[in-house]
Amino acid sequence: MNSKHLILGALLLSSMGIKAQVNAPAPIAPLPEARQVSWQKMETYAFIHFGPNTYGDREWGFGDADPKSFNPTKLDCEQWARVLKKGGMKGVIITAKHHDGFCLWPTMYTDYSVRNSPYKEGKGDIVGELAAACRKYGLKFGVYLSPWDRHQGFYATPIYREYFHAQLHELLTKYGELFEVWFDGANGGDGWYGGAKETRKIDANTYYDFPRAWAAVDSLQPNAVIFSDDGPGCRWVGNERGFAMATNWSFITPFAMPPGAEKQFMLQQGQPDGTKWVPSECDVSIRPGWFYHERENNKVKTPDQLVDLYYRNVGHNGTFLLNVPVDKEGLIHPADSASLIDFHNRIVKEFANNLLKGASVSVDSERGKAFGAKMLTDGNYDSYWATPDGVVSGTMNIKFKRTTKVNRMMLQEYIPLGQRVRSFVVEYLNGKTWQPVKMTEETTTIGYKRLLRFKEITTQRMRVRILDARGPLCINEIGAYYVPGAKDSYVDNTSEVQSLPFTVDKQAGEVTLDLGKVQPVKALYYLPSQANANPGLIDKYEIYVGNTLDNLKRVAVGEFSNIRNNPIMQEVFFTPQQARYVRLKAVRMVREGESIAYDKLAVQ
Ligand code: FUL
Repeated sequence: MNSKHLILGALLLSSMGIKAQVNAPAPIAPLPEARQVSWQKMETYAFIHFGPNTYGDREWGFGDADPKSFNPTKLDCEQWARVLKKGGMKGVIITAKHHDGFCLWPTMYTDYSVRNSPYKEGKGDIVGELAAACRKYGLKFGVYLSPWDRHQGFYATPIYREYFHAQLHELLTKYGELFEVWFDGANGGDGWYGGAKETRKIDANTYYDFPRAWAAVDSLQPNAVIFSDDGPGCRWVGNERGFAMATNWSFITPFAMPPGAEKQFMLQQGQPDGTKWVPSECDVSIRPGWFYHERENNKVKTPDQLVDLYYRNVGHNGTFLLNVPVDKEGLIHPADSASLIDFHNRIVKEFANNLLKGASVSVDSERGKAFGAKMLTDGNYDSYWATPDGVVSGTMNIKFKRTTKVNRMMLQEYIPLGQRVRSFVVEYLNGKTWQPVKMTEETTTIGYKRLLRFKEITTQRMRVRILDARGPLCINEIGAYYVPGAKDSYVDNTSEVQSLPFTVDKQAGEVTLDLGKVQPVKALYYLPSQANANPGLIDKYEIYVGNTLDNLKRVAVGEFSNIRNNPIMQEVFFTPQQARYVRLKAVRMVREGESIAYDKLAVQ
């Protein structure tokens, strides 16, 4: 039957007074491309940060590390793949080149690579070895290529632009199919730059010629989604803590947001009137830093924390990009693998038993049989419940066979036709009255997936009322679950540091700690203000210590790498000293003109 017949049939039925509406609802823009839908369905995938920083105990290498320092002795990409697979990861993205410019593959375009490292006597290709391990273990593979390069002397000239595109071409053509290509937005300025050791500023919007890079990805890797702060394939979620807001639209208007904190806030929730489909990817490290640091072995996020994040990233219409760094030996550390695998087993368990199997689910209006209530629990993503044209609200009624305990729900929209739902409520029958289920967060958008946690209710009947949407409803799946003894609170254990007692004298550009008496000191800790937009961030610092205020000696100087995006506890260790005073001086603030702010300082 062709569409002409369908229309004739519908006309015939309507002339007989019978309403037939068998067509799918019209899509509502912005719409995802097929590759974005496949990517979103992956839900959880891993990041691997590995390179000279792993050996130099840094987060942002300056670009001057000796390639000889990169010396993994037990490196085994298959171990990484096995651990990640067991941890429920569907793919992995590797830092082929981080800001320090060192390449984990033997690129033709620089000798600053594995080719000049002791690894396999210069014969190794970590990008290639991981790509092969991924194929073997059924993981998808992606690459991170830092546009900013602190090593190359020609960085910030037109030559570097060609270098960047040539390297991208290598990565797009040598390693099989890629599911994602990651362009980091960080462009800090300072670097080694072939020995010049200076600050170089470029206009990140024009310098790299990103449209050319996107065109290369589109033609050479048509299934790959492109990450950058603004997309085009997926967007940064505006924080490096791994969560999206409860209200989260998969649209933004790229490159049109006001910069800074306002942009970061918008990225966390999308723009309801955005013009392009650019869903959020929630990146976070399983440890405080992105690279492996031995001192963080006891700061690996717990399974509880990872489960909590999962509810706030996958469950908030995002994807979960979880970084699991590789250690100095070249392996995923047992503390990380234990936590990751435990997390995955917990998630599998929490969603193993959909209480709606065997329950009755009915709806108040449907578009025809093919779009009926049955589609809500058939486990098929491509079938969905839809309301007739013009109907932008609707109710899903659930009747369990017997009184049932529930404390989790899952809702999914059929995103190939657009993201629609603006608000909904979940209610349950308590005795004879319908009551709202008390949620800890707003029940607004759904998108690809919305997970809800609430205090357990015991009931035989529940309902989800969709109150408003951008068009007819297209809900493809609904689930209800019970997790016994569920813990819902998130405890951030990464900023717990025991300090010597002190009093503080705070000026705009420096803080001085008085320990009351001379005693041994060896480290200063600084937790930036966690208030909205993180005011008062220090970029470059100096640390002074001494017995009297007029005779302080400089014991450390450096930068708080990546503090703007990841304002976690910063730790500076220096040669142990006898001192009464410790001074943290801001040589440069992240935002010029601000004075230092912090939530915690500690001395050891
Ligand atoms: C940031 C970088 O500066 C960090 O080092 C890390 O790679 C993170 C994923 O992105 O922008």
